[in-house]
Amino acid sequence: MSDAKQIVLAQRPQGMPQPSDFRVESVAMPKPEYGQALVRVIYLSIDPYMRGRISGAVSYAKGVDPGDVMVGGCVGQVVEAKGSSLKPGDFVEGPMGWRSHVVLPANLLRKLDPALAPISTANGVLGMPGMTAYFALLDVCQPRAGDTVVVSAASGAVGQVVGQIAKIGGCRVVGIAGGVRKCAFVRDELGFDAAVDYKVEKDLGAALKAAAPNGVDIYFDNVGGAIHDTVMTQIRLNARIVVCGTISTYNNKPGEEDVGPRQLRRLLVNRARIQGFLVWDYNHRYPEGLARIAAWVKEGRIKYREDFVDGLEKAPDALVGVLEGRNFGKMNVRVSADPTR
Ligand code: NAP
Ligand code: FER
Repeated sequence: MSDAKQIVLAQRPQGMPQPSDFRVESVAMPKPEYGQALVRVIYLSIDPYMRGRISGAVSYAKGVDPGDVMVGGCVGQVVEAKGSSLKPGDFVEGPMGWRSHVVLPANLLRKLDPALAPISTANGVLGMPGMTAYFALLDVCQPRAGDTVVVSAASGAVGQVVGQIAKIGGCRVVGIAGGVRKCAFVRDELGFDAAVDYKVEKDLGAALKAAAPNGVDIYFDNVGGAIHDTVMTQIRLNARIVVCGTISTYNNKPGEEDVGPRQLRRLLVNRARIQGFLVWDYNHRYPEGLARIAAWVKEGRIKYREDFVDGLEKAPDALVGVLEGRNFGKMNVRVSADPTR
């Protein structure tokens, strides 16, 4: 069999990563042993958390060191399997990394039903980002009908699902996104009540006030930074703020602290709550979240937008693109042909 390809971290980026921080390698095709499967990667998921993994910062998860294969969730097809219920031809999702082919223990692979939805959605609305939207909104923020929900990075993998679940729950939904096209998408195609373009609004606070005149009950924060500071000035009594991501700070260099106004008194007066969220804490509840989102997708109540580039070697630029906001919807790299499409 031919060689497998993989992408390794060449050097730790300073600030915004560059494609040259990565390099492509060829390795011998791996072989599965008992309990393992050889998988051909079809879709590689590109996610903002990858920036943290290559930063060298200490975290709960082991990072990627220079010379290591880059981590990432993927959808693929089983080529060969030994000692498990997996069969050649099965579609699976799992932590395959930036590779053309990989051998993994079968118990790390989630078998997909290609009749349920396009298999790429296992990286998006029916995968980690969808689960993030579902649990961070419903469990942490506990929306009630009539609440005003503001979500940043609104057109992205997480944000688009957050807003639509909130609409299903009877909330007023305001999306914050960069650019006319992304704002039009969340308003006109996803049914958000309003969208605020943070790249053109000179006075973001005034624009938010116009979109959410009664104030903010829930802020689903995907970005941190100055947008966070602005939304915090408009929280209401008993507001819930979930810190899901702080992408505006992911490329900060050591010493570049994300310093903003202290909002302790505002939290106090409003008896508001701010809470961090990590989707991995909800692994055991994925079946519940996936079943509910899959039903909404089937009923047409949740739509989703995906973005694709072709070729494993495009993965580094795709990651830079997500950090720069060049993606429009859930970012995937098509590593090999999808036989279901
Ligand atoms: P995404 O929204 O599909 O893509 C990232 C988007 O972030 C970009 O398209 C861009 O959209 C926006 N962005 C980039 N730089 C920005 C900046 N400086 N200020 C404001 N917006 C900026 O990505 P995603 O996968 O859905 O992730 C969204 C957020 O959720 C990220 O912060 C991610 O880390 C977080 N997340 C957290 C968890 C968890 O468990 N805590 C799990 C998944 C994701 P615009 O063009 O609109 O700026
Ligand atoms: C993410 C951002 C950060 C994410 C995970 C993290 C799963 C974890 C950060 C850390 O471990 O420090 O988008 O998605």
